[in-house]
Amino acid sequence: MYQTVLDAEAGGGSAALRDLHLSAYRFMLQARLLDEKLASLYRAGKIHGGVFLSRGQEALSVSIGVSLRKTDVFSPLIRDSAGRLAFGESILDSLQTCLGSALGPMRGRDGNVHRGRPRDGYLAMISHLGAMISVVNGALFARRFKGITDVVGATCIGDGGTATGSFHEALNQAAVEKLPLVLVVANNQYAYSTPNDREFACADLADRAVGYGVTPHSVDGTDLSACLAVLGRAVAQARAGGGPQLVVASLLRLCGHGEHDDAGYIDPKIKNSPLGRDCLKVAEDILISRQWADATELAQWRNEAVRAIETTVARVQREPAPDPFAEQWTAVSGTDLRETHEELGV
Ligand SMILES: Cc1ncc(C[n+]2csc(CCOP(=O)(O)OP(=O)(O)O)c2C)c(N)n1
Ligand SMILES: [Mg+2]
Repeated sequence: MYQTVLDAEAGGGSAALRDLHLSAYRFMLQARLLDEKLASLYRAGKIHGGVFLSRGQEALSVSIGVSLRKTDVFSPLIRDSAGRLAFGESILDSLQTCLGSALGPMRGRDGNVHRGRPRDGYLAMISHLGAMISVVNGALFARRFKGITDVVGATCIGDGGTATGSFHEALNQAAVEKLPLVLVVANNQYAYSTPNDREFACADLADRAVGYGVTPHSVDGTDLSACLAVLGRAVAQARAGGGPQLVVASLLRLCGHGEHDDAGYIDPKIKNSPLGRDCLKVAEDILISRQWADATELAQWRNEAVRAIETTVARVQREPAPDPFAEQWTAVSGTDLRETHEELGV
């Protein structure tokens, strides 16, 4: 498969571009349906802790996942279900974590968004507010020290998260060290219920890139084609030695902060503006208008995804929960330092 729009254009023209869109769309669809299932399991009291959904952010998120190689580093945040699937996470991994199965990658001990497979460059989230940028920097340093240069590290941040000290320190470090970091800002207009105009006073978050000495990119986060193009370019530039890339996407979170929040504070004017478009619907319009798919195929893919999710939920619900008395409580599976370092790829 072509990894980026640039590869697709170079390698096979419109057929390759179509394949990239179709594969991205199907990950978006799976992510949306998985999110809907998680919301209903949460409302039925089957999931402990919070459930945080990605509705409205799938086009952006999937574009990160499909633009990366399996050997890259990816540290997704709470609204990256599409990017997780595109980077290679299975529906099984995600459901085992959310439903607390002892057989899952986190052994049923971690909340739904705190999941990953560090050995595969897929880092588990610590916090949504900038903590992961310096962790990705560290993973990139480790690879540099080992002489591995053909690698990119990508992570995400919300608009609110760009006001934290963690964001500043880590982006500055990445810039000074010219790390191949792609930092994606999902500006979904709100940090919980706080609107953009109470979060920052600059005209555009992409303007901040200049102050750090990193390359800015802006994109309409509701448009799959635009996201694939911009993310593909940012990843390619980071891989080619261009240093950190800051991608700022404009969109709207089409759900509450978590399933416990009805998002009643969102301004109806924004909902009715182009920012409030549903990226899944926009992607479907792109596929139909370019005659890359028809309504029958869209319905078939939806049915296939629903079946895969329902079958996996049924399987995971029969799996055991962890036994707190028998559980081995180390954070990663290795008990000695060498094994732990191997696990983290350092
Ligand atoms: C240090 C810290 N403070 C507060 C929180 C609670 N919290 C989690 S996400 C969030 C809002 C983040 O907003 P934004 O960065 O815009 O991301 P979005 O939720 O919109 O994706 C808050 C306040 C936290 N996780 N960590
Ligand atoms: Mg936000």
